[in-house]
Amino acid sequence: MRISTKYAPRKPANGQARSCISETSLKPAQLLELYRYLKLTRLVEERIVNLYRQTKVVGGVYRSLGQEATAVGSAYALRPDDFITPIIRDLGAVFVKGVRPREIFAQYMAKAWGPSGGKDLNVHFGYLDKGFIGPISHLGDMIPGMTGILLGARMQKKDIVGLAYIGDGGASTGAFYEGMNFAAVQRLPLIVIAEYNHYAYSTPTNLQTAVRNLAERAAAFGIPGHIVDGNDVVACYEVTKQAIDYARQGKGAVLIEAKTYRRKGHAEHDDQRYVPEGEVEYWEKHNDPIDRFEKFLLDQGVATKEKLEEITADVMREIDEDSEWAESSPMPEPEGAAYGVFDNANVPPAFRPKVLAE
Ligand SMILES: Cc1ncc(C[n+]2csc(CCOP(=O)(O)OP(=O)(O)O)c2C)c(N)n1
Ligand SMILES: [Mg+2]
Repeated sequence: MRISTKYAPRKPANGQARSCISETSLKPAQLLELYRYLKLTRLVEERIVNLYRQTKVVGGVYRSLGQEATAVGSAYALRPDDFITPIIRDLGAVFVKGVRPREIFAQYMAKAWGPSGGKDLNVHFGYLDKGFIGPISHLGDMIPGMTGILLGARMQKKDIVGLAYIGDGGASTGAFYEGMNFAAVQRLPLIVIAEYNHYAYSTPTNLQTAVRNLAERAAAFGIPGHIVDGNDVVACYEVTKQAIDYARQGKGAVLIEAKTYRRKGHAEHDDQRYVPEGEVEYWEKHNDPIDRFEKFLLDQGVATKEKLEEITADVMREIDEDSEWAESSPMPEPEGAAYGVFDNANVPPAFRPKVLAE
């Protein structure tokens, strides 16, 4: 079993600033679209933090600061009818799948017009028609979940692939192993992006697994493993594209490990006091995925500084408009909580009839 390290992170020579890999099949317009998704992810999260500090966001806020390239680059390689199941650091993939910022703001503010109609306060929602399966909170469970979806799709003769994200912590659960094993033996088109972001809550990765690279576990399942520089959006796209082509040809599952770094705490309430001094600052200064992609776009002549500023201004306009829309949208009616828990075509609303009648 060989692990491809073609996309592994390398230190830049002579202390030069990092960029992205230059071999890419992406066209300039697609590269600019990737840039837009990266900025959108970062700036939407910043706005959610502002709303949280104003107590307008009622649940926990999980950031993907510093990891945006992993989610955006990998999801960008999918077809619209392919499936994803994101976890808390994958807002970028949700945007690539076609969800709009207004839906995210409304969801975080528990508004009636949010995707869960106020039933959840952050990431637990999905859009089956967009190929987006909402996450189950239990770490690891979405691997067998997605495996089942792909088995069902095969029975229906659909050639979709599934992209499931998992953290370094989640990849130590039993559900991860069982799901991976079943997908591997069934040769299902499952691509797993294992996000090595150095922490699971406050636990550094080297204190919760003895392997150095999560991709090494591919050997245990008999499937290919790749290591990708998770802060290089182009590399993330290319390695996922390659895995998708492989999976869609019927060759089976692939494990991709993205090396990245979680620059914020587990959630906004976490002050990261367990992080060694200077570590976050190092990644911010030397390995920010957006800085790296900007350098790439400018060096390759894909965009000018002005063009990138124009894209950012456009993203900000969308965020202002959408957060205003969400803020001024209604809160749910209390009775709404009774609906949509089970399929109401088969099961009556979940409250006692008397409560609903009043
Ligand atoms: C089975 C299970 N155990 C514990 C938790 C609580 N929990 C939620 S997120 C998290 C840390 C996840 O770390 P990791 O998988 O590395 O993902 P990251 O947050 O770094 O993206 C924990 C322990 C859970 N949701 N499910
Ligand atoms: Mg982690």
